[in-house]
Order: sequence, then C-alpha cells, then structure tokens
Amino acid sequence: MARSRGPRISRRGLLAGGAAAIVAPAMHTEPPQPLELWYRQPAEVPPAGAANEWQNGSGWLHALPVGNGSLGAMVYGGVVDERCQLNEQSLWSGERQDSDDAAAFSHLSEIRALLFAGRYVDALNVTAKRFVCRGPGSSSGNGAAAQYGSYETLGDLLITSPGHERFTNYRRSLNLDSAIASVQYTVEGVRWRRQTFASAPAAAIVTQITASTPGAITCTVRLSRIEAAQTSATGHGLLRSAISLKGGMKAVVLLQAVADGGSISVEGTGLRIDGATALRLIVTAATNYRSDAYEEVADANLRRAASSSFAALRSAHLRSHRRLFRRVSLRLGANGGAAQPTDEWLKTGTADPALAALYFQFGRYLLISSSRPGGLPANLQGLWAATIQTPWNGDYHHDINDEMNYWPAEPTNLAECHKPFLQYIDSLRKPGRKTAAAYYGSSGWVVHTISNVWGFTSPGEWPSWGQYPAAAGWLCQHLWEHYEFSQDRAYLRRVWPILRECAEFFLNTLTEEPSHNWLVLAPSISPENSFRTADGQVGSVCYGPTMDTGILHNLFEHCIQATHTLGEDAALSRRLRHALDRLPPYQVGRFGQLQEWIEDFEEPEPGHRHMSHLFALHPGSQITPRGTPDLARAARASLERRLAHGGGATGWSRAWIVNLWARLENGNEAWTHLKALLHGSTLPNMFDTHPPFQIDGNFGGCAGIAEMLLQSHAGEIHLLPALPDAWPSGSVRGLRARGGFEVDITWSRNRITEAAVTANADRVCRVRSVRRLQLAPSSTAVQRPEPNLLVFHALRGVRYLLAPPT
Ligand code: FUC
Repeated sequence: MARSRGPRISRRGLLAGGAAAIVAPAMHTEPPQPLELWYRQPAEVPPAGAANEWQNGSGWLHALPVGNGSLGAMVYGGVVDERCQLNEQSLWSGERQDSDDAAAFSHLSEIRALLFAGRYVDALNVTAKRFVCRGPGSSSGNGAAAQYGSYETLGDLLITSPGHERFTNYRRSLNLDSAIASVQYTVEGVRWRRQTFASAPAAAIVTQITASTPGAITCTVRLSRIEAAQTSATGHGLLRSAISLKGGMKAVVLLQAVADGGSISVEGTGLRIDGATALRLIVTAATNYRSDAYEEVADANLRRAASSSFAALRSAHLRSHRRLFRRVSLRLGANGGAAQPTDEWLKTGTADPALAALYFQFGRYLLISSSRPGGLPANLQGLWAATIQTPWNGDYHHDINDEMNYWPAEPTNLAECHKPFLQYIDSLRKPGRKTAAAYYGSSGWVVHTISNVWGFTSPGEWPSWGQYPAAAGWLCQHLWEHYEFSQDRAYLRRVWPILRECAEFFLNTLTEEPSHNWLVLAPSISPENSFRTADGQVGSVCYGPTMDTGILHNLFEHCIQATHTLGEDAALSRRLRHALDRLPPYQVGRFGQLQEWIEDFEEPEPGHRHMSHLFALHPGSQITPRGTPDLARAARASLERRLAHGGGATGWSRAWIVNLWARLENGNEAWTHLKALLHGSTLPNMFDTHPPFQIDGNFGGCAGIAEMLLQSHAGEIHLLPALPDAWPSGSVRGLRARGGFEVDITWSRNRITEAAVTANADRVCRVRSVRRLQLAPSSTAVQRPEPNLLVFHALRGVRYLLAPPT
C-alpha cells in the first residue's frame, strides 16, 4: 500500500460532514453457512496395538481433528471402543546433528564451472557427491530411525463402553465455531453424549461423557502407544504414560478422570469407572524439547484443569477459540448439500459454494488448532499424525509446503497463528549461518529444502530436490508479509536482522553467469523439476532458475523498503538495488510460456506439480495482469501448459493453481480447480490428500478462496478480483489487506452491493473494484485516478462504506 499522504481530512471534518462514520456491520442476506462437519457413523477404530500402516487406511481419515496449537487429538467417535489418537507437536525422534559437510565449499567453483559450461549432468553428479548433507539426511523421508528423526504419534486415549453394541440415532460432528468434537447416540433409551475439545488456555484435551440416566456410565479408560511407552495407573483416577525415544526425546502423557457419582478404580494399566453420571477426562502432555521440567509442566496443567468445572473449561476454551475464529465470516450462497453428512457431500461432486465456504473456515480452524503463539509451526500434517514414521517425516518442507501452510494466516485474520512459523524461521538462523559458511564460504544464513525441529539447514541428501538455497528467501517473505499486513514498525525492527543477514548471504553468493553476466545462484534447482539438456540427458541442478529471480526480487525489494522505513543501512540498500538490476530477467519461451529455467529447455515432465516459475505471480507479486500484462500472459500460458499435461495432481499443487488463477483474476478457472480440490483431493474428514494426507492443500485452498475475494499485493485493495459466476451472491467480513486494513464485502448478482474498509492507522487507501463504487455517504475527499479506483485518506478505526452509486 502506498504510504504517501493523500487528501488531508481531519477526523473532525469528516465526522462533522455527517455520515461516513462508523456504521453497523453489513448484514448477511444469504442463508446461514454450515460450520460443521458431521457424519452418520463412527470412524472405524483399528484393533488395539495395530501397527501404524492404518493411517492411510480407513479409520483415521474419518476421525476429526482438535488441537490447541501444540496438543491435538483425532477423535474417532467410536461407540463401544472410542479412540482419541493424541499428538504433541514437539514429539520428534532424532536429535541435533552436525550435517554440514565442511569440505563442500572447496567444490563450489568446480560445480559452477560445469554448470556454466552446460555440463548439467556432470554438475549434478559432483553436487550429489560433494555438495549434499553429511549422512543420510532425511533418509528419503523415512528418517524416524536416523538422526534427522520423524514427527511421531503421542499415543491413544482409549475408552471402552461395554454394552453399547446396539446403538441408534448416531451422530458425530466437529463444530468449527466451538472447536468441539461431539458424539451422540442412544442405547436402550439412554442418550449418550461425548464432547472433546483441545483447550489452549487450559493446555489440555478435555472429554466429557454424559448420559441421560443418572449413574449409567460404566467404562474403562486407558492410555496406549505402539512403542516406547510405559503406562501406569495410580489411585485417584490418574493415568500416566512415559515415552522415551532413542535420540533422547522424552514425553509424558497424563490423564485425570473426574467422575460425578459412581466410583473409579484401577484395572490393570487402566481405570474402571462404575455407575457415574458424568465423566470428565483431562489429558495433558509435555516433552523435554523445550524444558527438562516437562513433567512438572504437564502435572501443573493437569491439576489446574482437573480442579475446574467442565463449564468453566468449556467457556474459557470457547472464548479463546472464538476470539480468533469469529474474526472472519463467509457466505457463498447455496448450501443444499449441508443436509448431507460431510463425507457424502464431498463425494457428490456437485458444485455447492457452501462447501467451499466450509472448506475455507475449516482451513482457518486447522490453523488456529495447529499453530498458536509459543508453539512450533504447523508441519506437513499440521499436528495430527498417527504413526511412528510419518510420511516425509512430517517435517518442514520449504519448497512449497510450509509456506503454503501459512498463506491464509494474514489475509484470513489469524496473524497470531503466523507467529510460530516466524519464530521458527528465526531459529534456523543459527544453524543456517554454519551451513552458509560450510557450503558457500559466506556470512549470513541459509536453509535448503527441508528442516526438522532439530535445526537441519544443510542441503538435502539428493540435489534434484535438496539443493535449494532460495528457500531462505522464501521464508523471509513471511517475515515481511506479517509487517505488510500490520504495518507494525516495532516488529519490523525486531525481524530486520533476520532479513538483512539473509540478504547478505545472497549478495555474497550470487555469481555472474558467463553468457549475459546476470547474477545467479549456482548450484540451484527449480524445485523438484527436471529438464532435458541439449544432448538429451535429464538434468536438475542448474543456475538462475526463474523461481530464484522471483524470490530474490521479493527479498531484496522488501529489504530496500525496510531500510527506508527503519532509516537504516543506505549502503546495503544501494547494493541490493544494484544486484536487483542484474538478476536474470523473466523470459518467454517457445510456447509463449514463462520460462522455468535460464534456457528454454525441453521438459521431461511438463505437467510437473510444482509451479515454481510462477512464484512472481503468486505468492510473489512482481507479475500482475495490469502491471506486467505480457508476463501475466506468459504466466497463464505456463499454467495452461502445466494443466494440459496433468498438472495439479497433488492436493497442494491444485491449491496453488487456485491461487494462481485468482491472481490472473479468472474466478471461473479458480472455482474449477477449487472444485477439483474439494472433490478430488479431500478425504472424508476434509483433510487434504497428496496422497497421503498432507495439510498444505487445506491451507492453500483456504488462502485461494480469500484470494478470489480480496487481493492487496499490487499497492491497492482489490475487491472481488476473481469472483466466479457460480458465486452470484455472498458476503465476507473481516478479511485483512496489506497496508493495515480490514475489509468486508457484500455482493449480489455477481456485483458488489456494499463494501467497508477500516484502517488500523491513518493512511491512504486505494480501492479497486470491477464496479464503480463511491464512498457512501461521506464528505471524505476522494480521488479517482481510474473509473474503478478510489483513493482516499482513511482515518484510524473509521469504517468507510463503499457502495455503487444509487
Ligand atoms: C515436496 C513435494 C512433494 C511432497 C513433499 C512433502 O517435496 O514435491 O510432492 O509434497 O514436499
């Protein structure tokens, strides 16, 4: 957003003029949108002690996730056998390791020379031998037994209720607005109800069981884990599971049963409850990842929660969840499908916009549940993983996956949920400095494709996916976006050293290629894609791929802006500008496409899932339909070419495509691909599937919907930039725009009927819409540089109403 001062109007003058002031929130006119996932049958609970292959089988993918940002559960909704599969986000195998190869730097010039001589396959071979991590790295995504480690399940809470075999009126659900998973059924006239939530304020998972007949609750409760756990029951309704993993990771899970009436006794390693009227189960857990006093932490949390009533726990949980969740509401019309259970709704394949609205809010729900301040960032599975060996180690992949996880954070008004990621990026700085020195002989910090919770920043074990230094620049985009949306200068000052050190790394590492003297990263890759060399071989390691240009352009521009905003480092700013001017330009290839590499190579896999070379269109902002129409056309040609060859096959790839079409302002194409995501890559519990389950598509799809409704990357707020014909009427409230704005939009018959913009500080506001709008009613001075572009000076906290002329 431009920060120059526009028309100067005093607050007094504005209010004196009468009418612009704060107006009541826009009323929704569309039918209420469902905020619930619901099912007619339990998720199939696997037999006790079953090995972990079942994660991608039937049961877990029907179970419903709850989470408080670090502690989570998958609730199956079983009747006789209920299972809540538990997770704690820092429970990782593996350990800190020194995976940098100190000799790597001595091979850098050789690799570069091979690349610049066009000997790509030779360069790949030397890189594979001399310029990868030491040791097995991620072990091809199977690192559970290696030092790299894997994110692991915490175990299960198992509740057995004998005599409940013949149940009727079954229903289970997850309400996104209350963040409570519920199960209800009837057995012989007794109505049973279980509610489970993961409370952030209580740092606990709480399950309450009630029955309509006093004294009816008789069940057993156990904690279990496939391996490496010692479980014990003590008197007073307490269970304890102590986990100890090879690398030194330790965890404890505690459960306190609190019964109204009846009795609790120890039965083996579990508890037996007899004749209770209500039963409350409190679960807390902690690991030694952050503190050796983890047992005390879990214990204190347990005692605090167990001494609160269910009503008090529930209302504190609701307050904490709704404070975040209710900031945004979305209605997209038609919700006929909501009458069906969610698994059936997903299967029907009908184009129901309300399903998209539910998916959008589910994405926000998942982010709130898996990423809260103080915790670790949402990993490849958010925080829900049922196995010892989680696919791809459940780690942090920086070549699309973890960035996509956080695309919705700022626009969908969950900036707090972005913080774990921002802190995690900061934590990579220290190991990343060592990696920068070992491989590039450079100061600054760098990270490559993958990281774990142990600070892994080395290149991955195989260069075609692992040699990706630009990752550090992409991560820094998130630090900047948090500032762009908030305009919080104190925050920018705090993170500036991270950005600066990253920029310094790239300034040191960029090198001149011989043909045009452009500055390039070498060796690099265009994530996970390959190309055919002139002599017909397949290469991957390259120099100056288009994505690097997009990422470095972003990083350097942001750093330049930061130096201006913070009044610092004019010399650095000049160096960055100089380097920016010498990055490779965007090139258009033989198909009219945006070229992915510095040469217009043939592609063995033209439908590749990664959309890396389109970074500048999204999530970057250098290519826009109005600002760079020729490049936007080339980007579109690239996208169409990918699609013509089967692109979008994985969930996250499809979600990226939605965002790309939204940036091309093509709502109908965005909707087509959103439907493909909903009906092709979504599991019964609404988790995205790669396959297997990978949460990035959930977040990317959620962000894509926001991107269809509101964009703010081109120095202006663009209302409904990509509204599909299929969403003729709707409303959205509480989306955020860069520049420090909050925006509401209501539309009908595909045209805006009303919008509202609120700024978090006095500043110029530029609003674009397809339809001519005016500030209504208001005395605020408005400029109209283009028919559909309004510019005015917004005052802090005033809600400006925009409407078509009457
Ligand atoms: C990247 C992708 C894969 C997968 C993995 C977790 O490597 O290319 O498709 O999403 O991350």
